[in-house]
Order: sequence, then structure tokens, then C-alpha cells
Amino acid sequence: MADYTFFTVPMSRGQIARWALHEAGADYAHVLVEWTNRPPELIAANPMNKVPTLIHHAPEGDRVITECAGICAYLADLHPEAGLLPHDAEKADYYRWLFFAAGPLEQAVVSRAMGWEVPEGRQGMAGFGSYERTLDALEGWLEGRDWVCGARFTMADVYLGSQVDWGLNFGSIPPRPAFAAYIERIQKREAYKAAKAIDSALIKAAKG
Ligand SMILES: N[C@@H](CCC(=O)N[C@@H](CS)C(=O)NCC(=O)O)C(=O)O
Repeated sequence: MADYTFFTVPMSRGQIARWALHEAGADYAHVLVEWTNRPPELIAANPMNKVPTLIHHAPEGDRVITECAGICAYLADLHPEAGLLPHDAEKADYYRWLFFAAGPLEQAVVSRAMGWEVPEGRQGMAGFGSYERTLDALEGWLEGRDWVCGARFTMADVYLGSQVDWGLNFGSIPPRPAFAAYIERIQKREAYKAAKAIDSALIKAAKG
């Protein structure tokens, strides 16, 4: 049995977890899930009934990890040999932008895609403030940096990079030069290419 069972749908946030699995060099087996027919093992593991869901078959027993950012962080921790963890001096940037991507950025982009507007005068209550403020903050950070932590790629780039990659692809994030340059670097990662190739082939096969 593989070390990890990975429940996914090829055209979903599962792509983030697959890339993280490849970056970590993890031994995994995927279980492809249909939107309308979820296997009972997935429902038992994740009451949100969402993908990606990962079960780690640890020697002490199975552990369930969900939430793309959580999956990325867990895999970086469990596979230190892959070199995706931050050094001490990089930890503030690593945690800051990992959580920024999972909170404000995801909220800003999803709200925009759904057509939800923060009511006048209520930005202070919305964690992301506004779509523009969120993107301006991110752009300011990425300008003049190769990666979230500066010169070194870490697992924070898998999660943040996936959000930006997806946003540029679907038009929910504008192609500002700092975002486009970051994604150009992201797309050169061997693990990104390997994971993408698997999901792209699965999507193509499903279309017939
Ligand atoms: N917060 C979750 C979101 C996961 C999520 O929304 N997955 C979608 C696919 S992209 C899903 O499983 N949707 C099916 C449903 O909600 O029924 C994460 O970061 O992993």
C-alpha cells in the first residue's frame, strides 16, 4: 500500500495537493472521485465531503489531513528531506503568506468570482478588506522577489503559486507583471509539470 491515499477530482483544488505530493516526493495512490458519487471512505474521512482529502497511512495508524494549505504544510513537515520547509529566518514570510493565501486571497478571489461585493463601509470587518487591497499587498510582496521567502522555493510557493496560477488562468486575478513573472517561475518546477501532466491527461481522457 502507498503511504498516502489521495482523494481527488482532476479539475479541482486537488491539483494543488498533487503538486505538493510531487514536490515532497511522497509515495501516494490517487482515488478519483465523481462529484455525484463519493466513496464512503472519503465521506468517513472528511465530513465536508470535499477534495482534496489525504489519508496518511502512518506506522502508528491512519491520519486524515484536509485543506490544501494544511496538506501542503503537512507534507513539507513530513518530508524534510525535500527541502521545502523554511529556515528560521524565513519562517515569518512562510507562515504569513501561506495563511494569507488560504484566508484573504482565497476569500477575495472567490468573492469576486461569485459577484459578492463588500458593502460600503464594511471593509474593516472583511478579513481581506477588499479585492484591490489584497492584490496590491500580494503584488507588493512579489515585486523584486523570486519566491515567497526570497531566493529559496518553499512549500508556501506551492500553495500561493497555485492560487495565483489558477487565478491568472481563469481571469479571477489580473496578469500584473509581478504575478505573471512569478507564475513563469512556478511553471518551470519539475514537480509542477509532472503533477499537471497527470491531471491534464485525466481531464482529457474524461472528455473523450
Ligand atoms: N478549503 C478547501 C476547499 C476544498 C474545495 O472546495 N474543494 C472543492 C473542489 S475545488 C470540492 O470538493 N467541492 C465539492 C463540494 O463542495 O461538494 C481546501 O482548501 O482544500
